[in-house]
Amino acid sequence: MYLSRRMEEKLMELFQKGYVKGTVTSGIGNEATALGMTMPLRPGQDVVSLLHRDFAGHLVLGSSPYELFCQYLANADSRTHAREGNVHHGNAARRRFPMLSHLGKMLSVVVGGTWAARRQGEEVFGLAAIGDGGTSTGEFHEALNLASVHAVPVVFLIENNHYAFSTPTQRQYRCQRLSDRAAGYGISGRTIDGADAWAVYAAVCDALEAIRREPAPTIIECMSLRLLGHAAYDKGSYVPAETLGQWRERDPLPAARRRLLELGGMSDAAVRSLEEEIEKEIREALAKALAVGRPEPSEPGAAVFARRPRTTVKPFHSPPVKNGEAVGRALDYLLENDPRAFVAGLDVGVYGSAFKTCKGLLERHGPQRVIDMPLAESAIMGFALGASQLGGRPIVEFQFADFSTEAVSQLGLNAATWHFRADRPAPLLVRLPCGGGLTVGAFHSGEFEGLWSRFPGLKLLYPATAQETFEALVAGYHDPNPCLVLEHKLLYWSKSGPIDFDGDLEAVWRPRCYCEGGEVTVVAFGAMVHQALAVAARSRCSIEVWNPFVLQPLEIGPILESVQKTGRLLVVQECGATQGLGDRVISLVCRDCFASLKRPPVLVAAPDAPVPFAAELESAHRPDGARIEAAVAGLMEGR
Ligand SMILES: Cc1ncc(C[n+]2csc(CCOP(=O)(O)OP(=O)(O)O)c2C)c(N)n1
Ligand SMILES: [Mg+2]
Repeated sequence: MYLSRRMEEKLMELFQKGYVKGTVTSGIGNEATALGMTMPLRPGQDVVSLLHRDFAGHLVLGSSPYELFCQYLANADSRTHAREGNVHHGNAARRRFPMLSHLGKMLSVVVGGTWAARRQGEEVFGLAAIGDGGTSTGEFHEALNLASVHAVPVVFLIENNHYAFSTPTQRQYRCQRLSDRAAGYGISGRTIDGADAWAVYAAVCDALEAIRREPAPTIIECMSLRLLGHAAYDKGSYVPAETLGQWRERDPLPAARRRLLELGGMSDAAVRSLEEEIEKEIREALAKALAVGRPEPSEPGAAVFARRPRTTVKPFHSPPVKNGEAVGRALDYLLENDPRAFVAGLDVGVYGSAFKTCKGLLERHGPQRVIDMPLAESAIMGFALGASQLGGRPIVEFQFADFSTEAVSQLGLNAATWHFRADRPAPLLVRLPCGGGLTVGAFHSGEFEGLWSRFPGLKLLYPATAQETFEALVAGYHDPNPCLVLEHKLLYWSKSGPIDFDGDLEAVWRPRCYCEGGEVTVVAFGAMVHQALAVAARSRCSIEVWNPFVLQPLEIGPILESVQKTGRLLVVQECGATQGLGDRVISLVCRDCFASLKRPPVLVAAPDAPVPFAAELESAHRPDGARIEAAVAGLMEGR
């Protein structure tokens, strides 16, 4: 506690002197909670996520003072390679997951990690910390509910320090105690004194013992007060002086010192000598950290993705199947060939998923591997991320691509940046049944290729045929990064073809050309590939049709070569002009083969409007063969 307190005071000083950037959110006053909750855990075994006031917890769980100074100084020896700073650290390899700023998001990650480790037969527990403010997030509810439904033994430890930045708890919740919420999840919960390290330690030990006997999550709410402002820049003037005075008297550090003298049988001189030793340790660690050089700027983006090993897997061949059946074949193949694989999503089990793409999987692979989840897309994503860290290989289905917006932070920020921040791969496959043409309106017809290609760290594939669907799912699954596959719903049952997969994963990651032509290059996405192919088949001019297939990271090379040959580019996308990647393809073509262009490139897209419901409105909204033909004719005018 002394080490933590003195180091944080030092960090505050370093911030004021300009050595530490960002800010310092101090745990001064919170040390009893941070220590008490981490001391019962087994570092490297139990799955943990700490918060921005849990500096002491990092020390308990194995970070050295030198390591922590390097992290805050963001120097060349920082564990996050200085790509992240301040409180965004941990040791993912040792199951101490680094937090991201978005409060609440780490809770479900701990649930997934704990679940996956236990699935491997390890008797481990999770501990996920959250502040009083963080309990107001939707993710708090999603994660607790998910953990409860799946009986995952995680201690949800609420650090109730009476304020979230400047907002007092009466503006945060109206129940008497936050632990009262446990009843709503059918679990146990208690509120204790968070300024008493011994009380916190005992409560966590008791909780672990109880959930060892009967696996389930539990809530422990620890009451305390921040003794400083929210962060280095905040004086905390909104805290009434009287309240602050009362809690200052209960400052856990002098209280613990007194306790050592009274009960621990230590003399004042012995405690003082211990303190001097700690002071020396801090001085030495800081001097060593300050002597480390600044980080070398590396190639931009080099650390975004985990490197994909060149592997081949078992080949697969099938006579013609519908695209939707190709999904089922791929999932069955993955579950069959990799015991780590599991499928999770809404209604994927008994019902076989909304579009029946998971039909039969539950019967063949059992409920531990084909898992119906509560309606909580964000927590499902966090769960998958956590599981990916502890031997699980998640395959998540969003019922409709539209509902993936529920998980934007979890997937686009947490999972996507995981390798960059935590230096560990986050292999997870996400399936997005997408697209319009089914008369289901604006909330069930989206493609979201534009949205999901905008987050560094995600890969995005968009197949159009049965073969491509199989390949995308298998290659995306084996990639060590979060990989999303768009599956156009209209093609599920309207298109079919054989599957001939020779097991070469590397060969999958390339754009696809369906027919060669010398006059116009048509680049089409998803269902539009088939519209373009129909036009190419009946057109009098010579059209080459391409599907970029790998939308992120977009590999434009072969498409550029095609445009260099034809001199004309038409891009066809189902979504609105500003919502897709058509503009990106055109901009790259203009940049890299401007001189080859005989005509300005053309984009055929839907209007920038929500997908309308009625069939007449929707068919006028979606690009069709006639519009593609007209665009081709325009490109060929005055040739
Ligand atoms: C989702 C989200 N919204 C806003 C913020 C900005 N923010 C950082 S800390 C904080 C207060 C958090 O309060 P609490 O959860 O009680 O934790 P405490 O800082 O009091 O320990 C806020 C609003 C954030 N990190 N995450
Ligand atoms: Mg708080």
